[in-house]
Amino acid sequence: MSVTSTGSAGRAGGRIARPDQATLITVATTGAELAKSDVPALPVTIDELVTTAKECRAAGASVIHVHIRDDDARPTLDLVRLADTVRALREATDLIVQLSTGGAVTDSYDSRLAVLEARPDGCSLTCGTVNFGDDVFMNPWGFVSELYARTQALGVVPEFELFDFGHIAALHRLLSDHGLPFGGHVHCDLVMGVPGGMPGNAATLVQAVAALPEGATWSATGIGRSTLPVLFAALAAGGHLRVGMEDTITYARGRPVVSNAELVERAAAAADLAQRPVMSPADAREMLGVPDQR
Ligand code: KMH
Ligand code: ZN
Repeated sequence: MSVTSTGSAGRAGGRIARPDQATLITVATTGAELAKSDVPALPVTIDELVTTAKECRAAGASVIHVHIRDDDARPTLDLVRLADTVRALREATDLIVQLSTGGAVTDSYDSRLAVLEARPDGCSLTCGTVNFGDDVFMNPWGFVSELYARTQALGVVPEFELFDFGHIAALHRLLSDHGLPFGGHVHCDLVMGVPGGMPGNAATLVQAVAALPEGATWSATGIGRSTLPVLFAALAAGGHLRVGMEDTITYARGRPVVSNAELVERAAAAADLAQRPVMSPADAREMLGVPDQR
């Protein structure tokens, strides 16, 4: 099945994008794993998320991947706070707001399904279970297919999160069983270097990209030390980029990340060097099939 978008930016997609295609940068600002007490620069309040979002938009991001925290900075999927966050980010920026349906490894399936009720532009949708350090990030087939069907019913554009090769097989099954996502275009994110998932290196990235559905666009992120190898491999292979403090808190050896924006700035500079400057949110919406709900 071909999953090529009808949008002009999407036509430049495919497993290996044209080298002159612009680069979509997603910023994953917060995640669910790090403690604010350990990483004070982590944005956890709505105000901090809005400030970070504005800085990252100015630095070249077009999508924000969002996990929220409660008043004690602990991960939460509280629906009111999720909806407030979506609203605040939409008021402050034109970024595509993508809520995490992965949450924390401790979150229930029901609470993860309910995330869609906050009516974000998009959501992450992890296509299978993966060992996650000492934990297990659970995504059994029944949950994945129900979540996918709900994205279609509610008009939320999913980004398929692929932590391992089996997740790519599950993605093919999902498309074959349920058809195309809302928006009509398949966009994937290779999440590499998670302890328990596929390794974050160029050889693995090339193999994974070759296995994606025809016409899909893709970004990649490398966790921790794999951040830079994956970033450069993704640019070389014509992919898009995800960066952010969810995935790395070390900018260089011995030098902690001070803000999400500096990770976006570095990614944008690398994209410029690759002659693939950053994509605007408007062009990203066209490529991904995300309507503007602002
Ligand atoms: N926090 C991880 C267990 C996602 O956002 O969809 C899952 C995660 C993936 O971060
Ligand atoms: Zn996430």
